[in-house]
Parts: sequence; structure tokens; C-alpha cells
Amino acid sequence: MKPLLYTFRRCPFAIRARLAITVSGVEVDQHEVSLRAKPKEMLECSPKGTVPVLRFADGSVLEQSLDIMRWALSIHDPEHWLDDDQAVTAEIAALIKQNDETFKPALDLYKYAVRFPQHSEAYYREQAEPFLAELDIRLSKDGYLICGRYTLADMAVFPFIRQFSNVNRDWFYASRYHHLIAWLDRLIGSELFQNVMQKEAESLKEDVLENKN
Ligand SMILES: N[C@@H](CCC(=O)N[C@@H](CS)C(=O)NCC(=O)O)C(=O)O
Repeated sequence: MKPLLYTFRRCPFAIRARLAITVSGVEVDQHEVSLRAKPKEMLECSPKGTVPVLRFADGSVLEQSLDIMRWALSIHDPEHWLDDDQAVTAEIAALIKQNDETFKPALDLYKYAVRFPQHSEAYYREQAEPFLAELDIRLSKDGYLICGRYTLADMAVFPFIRQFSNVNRDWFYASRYHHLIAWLDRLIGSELFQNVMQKEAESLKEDVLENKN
């Protein structure tokens, strides 16, 4: 029996997991969940209630997106997203940690600024900007975040930059982060990304209801 991935189409954590699974060619079944009505079977195997979750036939689970990425790539890593070099591996991990622990909370405040009226949307955006600036400098060298090819870092960070860009597309595309814009557009246009974003009828319906993409 194939492992079962509980996923949500637009969730950046789920997107990064699906990117690694798809590039690895490892076969999993997918269950698109509604975050408002999470399936009982998912909550039974992973009570924390976030997606993605990967459940194996023996009942074991991976419930962190990065663990799912590393699991898939440990089976097959055709584009060499993982690196054998320890220093490169540490640099990849540090950048992802910065994304998940510093940038993501700032992104949430920016995205949901109306719920946090203590500050303006522009203020919250400024708090997130140092990460954008760092990525832009990195990308200015050769178009990749760590070394001259896509690694786990590019793929783990990219869905969050996409989400950031969608908060205010006019601002993002007029910003000074030209290398970041080019990198984001390249990844959005990639066949791999298009593959992982294919819509199921159900999630299409939900997107229309919520007027989202
Ligand atoms: N650390 C987790 C975070 C996953 C996460 O926060 N996912 C969000 C969706 S983007 C979620 O499921 N939130 C639960 C909810 O909204 O009810 C991971 O890396 O997988």
C-alpha cells in the first residue's frame, strides 16, 4: 500500500512536501483536506492537526514538511537537492530555519494585517523585508540560493515567497528585489510546480468560494 499524504493545495508547507515527493518520483496517494473540517483519520494519526502529514501502511507518520521532503529525497534525489557536503547541508538548514522561524511569522502578520491593527500592513511588510533582501543578494550571484543549482533550500523557501508576493502583487513586482522576482517567476513557471498545483475538483470549488488561488 502506498503512503498517504494529507495535503492542502495552497499551504506552503504542503507545497514544499509535494515538490520533493514529485521530483523524487516516489508514489503516494493524496488526500486533499479542508482545514475547516479535517478528516478524523488524519487527526487520529496526527493530533496536532496541521498539514502535510504522511501516513505509512504500518501506521507510522511523518508530520513535518521537512521530514517528508527529506524522506522522499532519501529514496531518490535525481536533481541533487540534498548535498553531501556538511557545510552546504548546514547552510541549507540555517536558511530554512530562518524562513520557518523568522520570515513565516512576519509573513503571517503581513498577510493578516487587518487582524492585527496595532500596526499597518506596510509596517508588517517591512519586518519581513530583511529576509527578502538576503535572498536577493544570494540570488544575484548565480540565480540559486545556496550553490549553482536548486537545493532543498530553494524548494523549501519558494512557496513562502510565493505567498508573500500574493499579498500585494503590485508592491512585490515593483520592489527592488529583482533577482528574487526572477527566481520566483522561474519556479512558478516550472513544470514541477505546475504539476504539484494541479487542482482537484473539490479544491477548485473551495478556491472559487474563497476567491483565492
Ligand atoms: N511545522 C509544520 C507546519 C505546518 C502548518 O502549519 N500547516 C498549516 C497550513 S499552511 C496548517 O495545517 N494549519 C492548521 C490549520 O490551519 O488549521 C510543517 O512544517 O509541516
